[in-house]
Amino acid sequence: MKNYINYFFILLFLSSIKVSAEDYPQITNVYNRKTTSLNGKWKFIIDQAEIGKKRKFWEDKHVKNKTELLEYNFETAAQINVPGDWNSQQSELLYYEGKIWYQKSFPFEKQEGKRYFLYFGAANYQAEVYLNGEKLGIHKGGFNPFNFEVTDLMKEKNSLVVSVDNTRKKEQIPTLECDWKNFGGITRDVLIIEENSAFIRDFSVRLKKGSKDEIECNVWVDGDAKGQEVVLNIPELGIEEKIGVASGVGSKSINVKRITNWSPENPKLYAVNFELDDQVLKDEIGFRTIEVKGHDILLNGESIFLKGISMHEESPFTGGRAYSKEEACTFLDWAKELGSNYVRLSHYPHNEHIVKLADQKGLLLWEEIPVYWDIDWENEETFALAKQMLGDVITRDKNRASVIIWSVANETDISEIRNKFLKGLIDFAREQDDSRLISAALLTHAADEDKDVKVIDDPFGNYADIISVNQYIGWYGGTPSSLRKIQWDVKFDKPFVFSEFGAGALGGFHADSLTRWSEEYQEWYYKENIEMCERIDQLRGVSPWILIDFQSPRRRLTGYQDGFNRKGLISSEGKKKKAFFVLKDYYLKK
Ligand code: GCB
Repeated sequence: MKNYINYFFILLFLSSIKVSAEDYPQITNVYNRKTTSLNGKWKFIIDQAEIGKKRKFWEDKHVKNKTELLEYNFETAAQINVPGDWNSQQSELLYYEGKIWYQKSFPFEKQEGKRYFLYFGAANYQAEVYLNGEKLGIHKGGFNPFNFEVTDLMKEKNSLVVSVDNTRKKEQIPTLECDWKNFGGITRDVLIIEENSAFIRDFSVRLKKGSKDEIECNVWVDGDAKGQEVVLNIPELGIEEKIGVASGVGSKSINVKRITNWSPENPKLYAVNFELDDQVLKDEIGFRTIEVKGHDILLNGESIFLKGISMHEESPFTGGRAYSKEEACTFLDWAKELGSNYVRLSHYPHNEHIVKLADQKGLLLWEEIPVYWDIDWENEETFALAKQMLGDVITRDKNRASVIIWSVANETDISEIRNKFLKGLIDFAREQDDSRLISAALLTHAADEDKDVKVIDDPFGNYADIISVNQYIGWYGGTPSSLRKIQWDVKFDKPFVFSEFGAGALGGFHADSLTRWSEEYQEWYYKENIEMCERIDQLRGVSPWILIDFQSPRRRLTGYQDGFNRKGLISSEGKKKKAFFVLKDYYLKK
């Protein structure tokens, strides 16, 4: 009996772990839906003193007469752009970490019989959302979309109040320490989505695992869909199929005769339409297979070398978090100019524009969640959060042919509890999506008998599809010539990739190649790394660190770093450094 009682309390405890309050399941493909943008100028109040809760800022009150005391007023407050981090917009907020209250007034005309959802592309880190004085919910995690149904709350005149708090905490993901700037705020688009009472919330369309000619399709309908059917149309493939969705979910497998595979050389996308009543939900989807065999990564059955580059989501032009399609386009064009066929989106899910553009431009992607360095491995809530983040990005991007790898962590020290945590994430990722590869950026260690032999024996390798490691030989230890003696002892017969290597250089600083921070040192470092790469038979790809310099509060060397991690191949002013051309040359020949 005692055991049952314990079991009951454990269940009660687990069900009380709410990571995102009452938010509604993710509505996907938002940019192809009918939406109203709430982007633009919002009012804001800095709340370092945590007074907003006490004074109930969400009520957005106004004084009725001159005797009334009210110690806040959004009407007279300053304005800030949404989307956009707050640090790069206001000099007083350059290093601010804490809470800020946002407010937006907007008129709205509801249509009879329609449903409305409030959608946020992302807000870093914790957002508490109120519409017309009613709390919609709390969302944790800085890089994932979330949405709430607001059909019954919308009025002709609306006040939307959101508190956003980017205070770093041990149990969060990422945790207290990381090597990038903790930009706070509503960092991605805010939209109102309009839907019919029954609508397609989500769908997946892809080649069935292991098949070249069978398309597998799933569709999730919300609202009363009794007796209804969704029609799937892929005109170019002659597909018009009815899918029953009486229970809210429908699935179908469809055999196709001739399909042009998506690849970096030919990023072929097919128009895919779903119809339900009078609604048509459009997308453009590429079909390709991705698998591993021995040491090879096979794209559409052919071995491929990942000529990559890592990227943060930070703009050299605004000095802030990037969010727009234009910025995404610039970054990916730089990657293309470099000769890349692959980009590592590190260290968190980037905005949806970039993933869609990668589909169009023919760039393969690694997507990652910010399980970075020393996470609170023992904390069940932290694990639930990591799972939620992984689930959210898989849900958002599962129809993108460009995405080939889900990465569950970066540079995490081996321990039993960490292994269990990561294994849990891998199992979850495979359950959600069995069609892609799983990896994580791992650490290596020197062999006992010879420090020039680098061993990769992290037990994570047993479960991953690709063995990825970060290494900085010649930057954090020795000079680039030390790379000449290095040998790699990979204990797994799987494809091996360098998820990172890099060296710092201040753009425009020239000296001899032995001088740290010079473009010449970085250039030499790349040359030596490339030579080493060429000696590793098992190597199937690289994504050096990093495309563009980015801000990091850890980088304090005056005159060279000045708050930036300078390992970019492109400077914080957007200028290419010498090493850019070394890597480009390698990729051209590869
Ligand atoms: C790493 C991390 C990356 C850092 C980089 C560096 O291994 O994964 O986030 O920015 O090293 O520059 O030290």
